[in-house]
This record gives sequence, structure tokens and C-alpha cells, in this order.
Amino acid sequence: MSKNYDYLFKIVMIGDSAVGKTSVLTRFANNNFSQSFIATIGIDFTMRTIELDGKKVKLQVWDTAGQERFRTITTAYYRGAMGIVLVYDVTDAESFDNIRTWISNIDQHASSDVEKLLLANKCDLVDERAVSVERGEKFAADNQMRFCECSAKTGQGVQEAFTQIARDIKAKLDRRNDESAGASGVAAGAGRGGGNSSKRRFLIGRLRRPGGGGCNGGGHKIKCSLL
Ligand SMILES: Nc1nc2c(ncn2[C@@H]2O[C@H](COP(=O)(O)OP(=O)(O)OP(=O)(O)O)[C@@H](O)[C@H]2O)c(=O)[nH]1
Ligand SMILES: [Mg+2]
Repeated sequence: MSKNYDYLFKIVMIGDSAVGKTSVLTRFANNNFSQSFIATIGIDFTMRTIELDGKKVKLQVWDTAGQERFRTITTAYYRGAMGIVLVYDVTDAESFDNIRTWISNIDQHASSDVEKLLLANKCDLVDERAVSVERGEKFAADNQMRFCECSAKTGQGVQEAFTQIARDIKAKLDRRNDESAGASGVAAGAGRGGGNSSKRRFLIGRLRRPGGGGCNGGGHKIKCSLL
């Protein structure tokens, strides 16, 4: 069967219930939004292919339930993840404080070199904001994560967040492939031409983190900025 992508990346979304994980993913995959809240039961996934540097990158994004009672099921999916998006709600300080707990879940269940992105959602609710951009950015920097702000409602910053984590995963893989140059020329671990193993160990080495280029633009003024 012919493949219509160059890379397949598995990404998992985590965070408290009602922070907007499903909404962000729905915006990304279908470009729509619903005001009603239907809590996710267990876990689900959505695919969308984007283009990066002329390559087709298929994103398999797993949307987990934030509710505690599903934790055993959802953490089982961390292991094969190449990227994890940690979502909080900018109007809910507790969801931000709980990011620490989500990080310790990652430490326990995910690959140690998984790419992480902290995503501050609901930035359209300007008057209800409880967590500043600066707090989010600082926390992300202190914990070696990318930082993006977005609104699933308006769509602001959503595409940029997924593009950013995909770019970071790809950079790590490309670097690894460069290091093992001379082998087959196949994008090892990227799922190129196959993408059927979710248990590969991959993503070795450290990735250079450029000051700019993130969806926060590497600066402090831009929220949910366009790339
Ligand atoms: N104003 C605003 N509301 C949002 C935004 N994103 C999500 N919501 C609302 O927040 C509520 C919860 O959204 P969900 O996407 O279902 O939350 P979740 O994180 O998937 O929750 P669980 O599945 O229980 O983990 C819904 O009523 C959404 O309409 C946003 O960017 N802005
Ligand atoms: Mg959900």
C-alpha cells in the first residue's frame, strides 16, 4: 500500500478536564468549535497531515480524558508518544498549577526524550484571565518546554502550536538521521513509508532550542502569534 506521508508523529494531549483539549484538537482537525462541554471518555485520536519543509507530516493526535478516573487508561498511551501537549486554561489557575502533576505523569510513563509543549488555551477570555502569559512562559522555560497560547474558540494560535511541536519532533529525528548518515537514508523512527510501530525508541540527543521561531515568537509580547 502506498504511503501518502513522509513522517508519522504520535502526539498526546493531556491536562485537566475542561481546559479545552478536545476543542483545540477539533479546531486543528476540522476547523470548528462547540461551546458545549462533553467530557472525553477514555481516549480518542484524530489525524491531520501538515507540510513541513516540503515534507508531508502526518500527525496522529491522541486526545485524552482529563478526568482522574481515566488516568490508568490514558497514561498507558504516553509510552509511544513522540510529543506531548500539556494544556491548561488561562482562566483557571488550578489547571495551571496542576501542570506539575501532569509533568510527573510524563516522567513516570513517557519516553524521557519526548518533546513537550505547554499550551495555554482560552486566551480569548481576556477579562477572565487568571494566568499571565509571563507566568506560562517562565514555567515552560523552567521545565524545558515550548510555550504557546491559543484559543480553540477563535482558532488563534492552534495551528501554530501543532506546527511547532511537529517541527521540534522532526528536528530531533532529522538530527538523529544525520548522525547515523550512511545507513539506509530512511527517516528512522519517523514512520516513513511505514509508521506502524508505536513502540520504537527514538529521539536521541539534545535539541538546540532557538530563541525565536516558537509560536510565542521567542519574545514576550506575542500571544497566539502567527508564525
Ligand atoms: N471561551 C473558550 N471556551 C473554550 C475554549 N476551548 C474550550 N472551551 C470550552 O471549554 C469547555 C471544555 O472544553 P473541552 O474541549 O471539552 O475540554 P477537555 O479538556 O477536552 O475536557 P475533558 O475531555 O474532560 O478532559 C467547552 O465548553 C468548550 O466549549 C476556548 O478557547 N475559549
Ligand atoms: Mg475532551
